[in-house]
Amino acid sequence: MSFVNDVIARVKEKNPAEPEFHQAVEEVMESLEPTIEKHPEFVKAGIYDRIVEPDRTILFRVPWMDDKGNVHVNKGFRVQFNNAIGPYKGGLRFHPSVNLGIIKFLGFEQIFKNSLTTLPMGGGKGGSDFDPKGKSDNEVMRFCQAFMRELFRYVGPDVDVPAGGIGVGGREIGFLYGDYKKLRNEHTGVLTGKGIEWGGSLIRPQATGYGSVYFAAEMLQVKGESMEGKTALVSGSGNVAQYTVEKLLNLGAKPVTVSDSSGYIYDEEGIDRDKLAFVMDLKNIRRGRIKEYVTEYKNAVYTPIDSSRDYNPLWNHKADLAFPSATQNEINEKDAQNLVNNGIKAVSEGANMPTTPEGVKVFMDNNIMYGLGKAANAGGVSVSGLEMSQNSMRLSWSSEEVDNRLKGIMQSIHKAAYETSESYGHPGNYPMGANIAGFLKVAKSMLAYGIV
Ligand code: NDP
Ligand code: 2IT
Repeated sequence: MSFVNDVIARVKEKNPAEPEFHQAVEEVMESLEPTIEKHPEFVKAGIYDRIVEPDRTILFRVPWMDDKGNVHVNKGFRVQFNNAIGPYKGGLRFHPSVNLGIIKFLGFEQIFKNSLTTLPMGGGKGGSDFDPKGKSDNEVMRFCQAFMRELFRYVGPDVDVPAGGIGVGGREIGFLYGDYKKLRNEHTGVLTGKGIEWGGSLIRPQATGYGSVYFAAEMLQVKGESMEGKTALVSGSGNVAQYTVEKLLNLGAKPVTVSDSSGYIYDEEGIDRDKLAFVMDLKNIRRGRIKEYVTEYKNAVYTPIDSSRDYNPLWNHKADLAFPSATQNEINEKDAQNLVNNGIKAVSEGANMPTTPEGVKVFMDNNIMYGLGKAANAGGVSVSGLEMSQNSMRLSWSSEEVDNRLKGIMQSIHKAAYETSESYGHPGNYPMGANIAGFLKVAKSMLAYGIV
C-alpha cells in the first residue's frame, strides 16, 4: 500500500460513519501523492496525518422555543480544522442533513480553498441540523440567538470568523451578529456576509457565483474560447446559483436551468434578467418553491425529483457548461456521462464537492475542463477575506474595487492550479494542481511551527 493509502485507511478507521469526510480526504490525498517523493520533510514531520485531524471540534446543544411555545433541541457544530496560515474561516450550514462528517468534509476542503485565495485564512466550518424551511422569522431569530449563545466563546475576529452557506444568508447572519455584539459588547469583524450598513462588504452576496463564472471563463480562455453564446446548466436556486446566473448573463451566456431540493426547471429560451428577478424574489423574499417558475413562465418545464431514478435529468440537456451550485454529490457517474454525451466543455463547481469520485473520473477521462469546488467556488470566502480586511481598516471599498479584486483572485487561483498541474506533469488537471498548490502553503507553515 502506498503512503497516502495508509493515511486514508487510518482516517477511515479512526472516523467511522463519516462517508463525506472520507470522500474529501481521499480526493485530496490522492492528488497529493506526487508531493510525497518531493517533500520527504513533510512525511518526517507527520504533516499528512496531522492535516487530516481537526485542531479542535466543538459540539453543543442548541435549545430554542417555537412560536407555539414548544421546546426544540438541535445540534450545534464548529470544526476548527487548521489555522496554520490565518484565523479559522469558513461558513455555517443550517440543514436537517447536517452531521459531524459533513461539517468535517467542509472544514477540510476549506483549508485548501482558503490557502488558494492568496489571503491569510485557516480552515473551519460549522452549522446545525436545524431546518429553517417553514420557520417564522422569529423562530429563526430565537434559534440563531441560542446558537450564538454557545458559539461566541470560541470565535473572534483573530480566532475564527464564520459566515453563511446553505440555509444561512443575510437574515441569519444579522441575528447571529446581533447576539454576538450583545454578548461581547463589541462591534467587530467576527462574522462575514454582514449587511452593508453594519460592516459588510459590497459584492459578498454575489462573490461565490460571480467567482465560479470567472473561473469557468479562465478555463475556457486556456483553450481560446469565451463565455459568449454558451449554454449553461445551473443547479440550485439559492445564493450561489442566483449570482452564477447573473454573471452568466453579464458575460453573454445563456443559463437554461435552476433547481431546488424538490425539482428543477428547464427554460429553453434562457433565464433572462426578468426571470432571474422573479427567482430571487421567490427564493429570498417569499421563500417559495422553484416549481412556481412554470406558473409564471409557461414555456418552461418543471421536473420533480424522482428518487427512484439513478440520474438527475437536469444534467441531461444539451449544453456547453455546467455549474452545480446546490449541494454535495449531486452529479454521479451517470450524470457526468450524460453531460459528456450532451457535449459539455467545462464544469465549474459552485457547490462544495458536488461531483462523486466516479463522476470526476468521467470528466477527467473525457478531457472536460473540470474546475473543482475548492478552486471554482473560492470567490465567496475570498470576498469574506476582503470583508475582514475592510473591517480591520474600518474602511469600505466600492463595488468596482471589490469586484476587480475578486476577479484578480480568481485569476490567481486558476493560474496557481494550472501552473502547478503543469509543473507536476499533468497540465489542465485542476484537481491535482489546486490541491497541491493549496496544500504546499499550509504544509510549509506547519513545518515551520514544529510538532504542535
Ligand atoms: P442556499 O441555501 O442559498 O441555496 C441552496 C440551494 O441548493 C437551494 O436551492 C436548495 O434547495 C438546494 N439544496 C440544498 N440542499 C439540497 C439537497 N440536499 N438536495 C437538493 N438541493 C439542495 O445555499 P448556497 O447557495 O449558499 O450554497 C450552495 C452550495 O454552494 C453549497 O454546497 C455551499 O456549501 C456552497 N458554497 C456556498 C458559498 C457561499 O458563499 N454561500 C461559498 C462556497 C460554496 P431548497 O431551496 O429546496 O433548500
Ligand atoms: O464554502 C464556503 O467557502 C463558504 N460557505 C463561504 C465561507 C466564508 O467564510 O465566506
